[in-house]
Amino acid sequence: MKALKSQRLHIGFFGKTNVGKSSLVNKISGQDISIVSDIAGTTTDVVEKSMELLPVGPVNFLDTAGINDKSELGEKRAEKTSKIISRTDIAIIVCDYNGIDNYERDLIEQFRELKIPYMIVVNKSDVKEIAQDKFSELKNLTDNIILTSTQNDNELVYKFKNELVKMLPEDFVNPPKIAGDLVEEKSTVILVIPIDKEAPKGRIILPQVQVLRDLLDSNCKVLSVKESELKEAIEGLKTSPALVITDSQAFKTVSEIVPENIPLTSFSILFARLKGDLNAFLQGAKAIDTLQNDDKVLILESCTHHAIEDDIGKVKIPNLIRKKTGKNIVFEHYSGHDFPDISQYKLIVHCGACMTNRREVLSRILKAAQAGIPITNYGITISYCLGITERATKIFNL
Ligand SMILES: Nc1nc2c(ncn2[C@@H]2O[C@H](COP(=O)(O)OP(=O)(O)O)[C@@H](O)[C@H]2O)c(=O)[nH]1
Ligand SMILES: [Mg+2]
Repeated sequence: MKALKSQRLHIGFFGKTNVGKSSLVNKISGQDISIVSDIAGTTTDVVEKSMELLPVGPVNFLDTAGINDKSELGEKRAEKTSKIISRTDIAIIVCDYNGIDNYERDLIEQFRELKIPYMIVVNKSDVKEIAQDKFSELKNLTDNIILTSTQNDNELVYKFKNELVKMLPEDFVNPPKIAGDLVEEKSTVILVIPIDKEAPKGRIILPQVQVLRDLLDSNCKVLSVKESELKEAIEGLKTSPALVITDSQAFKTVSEIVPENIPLTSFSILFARLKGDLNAFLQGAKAIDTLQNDDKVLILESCTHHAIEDDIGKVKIPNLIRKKTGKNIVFEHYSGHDFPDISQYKLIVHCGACMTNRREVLSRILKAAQAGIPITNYGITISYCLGITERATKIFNL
């Protein structure tokens, strides 16, 4: 789904002229190819770049000019800066080995007042390391510091994203919508909930309840059916449903009943988006097709004790992958919040992350990307092995 500008995370780059702000922005945006636009600001004070920053999502970089025009009145300059600050969700203060002075201290004061999270990037480490006392001052201000050089630090983009993930605002990390943003208000959505022997006794499972609530919040009309009543339900509606959401287990049956022109997805794909990065997980799932005999796959879970997830990770996912590939693959499991050594694996399959937050999953996606190891999750693996991802992700306009 193409993000509106207002939904983009605005990342402002501040600091004196010549410290390397523009070089930093170029380095970060150059890494990911999908730069949407390169718009010069209405004044020369700011250059904007919109892009999809993986795995963070849609961002808008605001590259400020800093102080260079000595003739410009201080007050006017401050006014311009504060205009940019008011659009900033996350601030990046760039300095070099000279550290900071009152100019940056004043900026930081403003960020603090406005509760804007900020990171300090100490650039040009190839020329000179920052002195210990100057570094201590920065350390006292924030833990979000990176020492780098836009000229020779190969880890620069990774370091930047890694800090960025830690600082993401809560509503950006945890998007408020599960499905309600995919359809118009007041539209009709059908939920297909199989009542088989795996269904819990006397209730429906939490993800289904959450989707129902989310759609009600968007003023949708929600119709819940088993597969057996689906055809009748669709035919009984005056207008086609805007979306059908099914349990992945029933996807095949459901996809044969639902006409091609009606969007269809699964609960687990909605949650893969909510608790991770759909694009990264879809890319990662493609690695399933390249697995060979004796390759190792890591099943990575966030929590140590959860009976249902246990069953999915230990039995269901390995079986699906073995069946899809026809290969003898070695599955290893890791549970916990720290990140294990992943170098020996050909693929990581992350759990549904129901007990953890998106921030942790994003940080793991980033670490996997840095190590060059594909990562996907339970929901996407299920849909991929069942051969349904293409149809089931159309609604997201990826
Ligand atoms: N040696 C060195 N030069 C750098 C580094 N980053 C930027 N520069 C140079 O510093 C100058 C100013 O960089 P620029 O990105 O335009 O700074 P800005 O004014 O803060 O946007 C340019 O000549 C860059 O090539 C760095 O890490 N090391
Ligand atoms: Mg610049």
